[in-house]
Amino acid sequence: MKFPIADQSILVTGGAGFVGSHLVDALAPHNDVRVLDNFSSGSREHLPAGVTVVEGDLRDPLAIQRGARGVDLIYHQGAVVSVTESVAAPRRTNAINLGATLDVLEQARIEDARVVLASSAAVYGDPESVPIPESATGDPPSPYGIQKLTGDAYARRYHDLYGLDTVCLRYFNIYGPRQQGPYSGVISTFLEQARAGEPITVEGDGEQTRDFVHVADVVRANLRAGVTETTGSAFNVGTGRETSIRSLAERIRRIVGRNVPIVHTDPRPGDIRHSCAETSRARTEIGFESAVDLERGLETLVEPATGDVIDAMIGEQVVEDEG
Ligand code: UD2
Repeated sequence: MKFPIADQSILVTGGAGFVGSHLVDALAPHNDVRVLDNFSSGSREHLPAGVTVVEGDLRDPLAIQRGARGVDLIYHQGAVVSVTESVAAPRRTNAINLGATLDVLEQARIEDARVVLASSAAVYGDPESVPIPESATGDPPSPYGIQKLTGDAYARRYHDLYGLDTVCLRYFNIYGPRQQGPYSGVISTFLEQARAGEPITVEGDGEQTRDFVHVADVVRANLRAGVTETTGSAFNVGTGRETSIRSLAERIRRIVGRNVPIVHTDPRPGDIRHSCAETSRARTEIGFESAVDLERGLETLVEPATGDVIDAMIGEQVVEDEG
């Protein structure tokens, strides 16, 4: 099998975090990989041997400079992912989520490196309709959404203004092994509750929907973005399928096999009602299509998957992508 990205020098910011560390696992056997992380939420245990670690804060341009020196490709994954935290601390999160993105883009100009940016469905705000095409314009209700939207726009403009190879990947609701911590997403919260024999807490009526995409698919989207000739654009990374939060709760209860109650609490203030990706642009322009359905994806969490299982899931698909 020929791996799509080989013999490159690559920086992954946030490389010890949830998505970043799975990406590093995939890239490291074939490339010279450097990780810039301050380990505030990421973990050293997730990093494979042979990876160079640059410990530093994204708000420090010198750390970015050190990390990016001589690289061909930058995967900019580092961010504060909590919407709530961005509401509590707009300036601090802006410095991390937007300021650092600009610094990464500037450094990439110096190095003439490609930048693949972790953007977000948050750029669409509360969409008028689903599925959401990349052309939809949003008015994000949170600082987090504004930060991601602006970083996404900068990355596309750096392509047009300075000829930099940039690709924005707008992640929908990602789940998978290693998603942990206080802001870890509804799937890991429900799993923890069910496993502990506690009630599953559905916020609101549970009829709100999300597009859940497995981290193995997100890694594959990043591999495509690392090599595509279609730069200067943004692509949705989702499955195109909507799941209601109530049905998710029921499914998780069934899979875990514990008859815990499902309780409804107050809806989350400012919650988005429906979110689902229109996936055709990613399919036709960068050849990315999700391959892990929710049933199989949840199995990787219930039967705690080893890194090898995730590698295999990515590997199988890489072979198929290559045709
Ligand atoms: C996701 C991203 C966020 C941002 C946002 C953009 C995650 C973890 N977060 O936020 O970073 O990109 O999309 O729109 O992917 N819920 C419950 N019970 C719980 C926890 C959550 O019912 O115990 C509901 C919650 O009210 C919401 C849904 O589950 O309707 C998803 O919540 P989430 O925090 O997993 O993700 P979301 O979509 O708010």
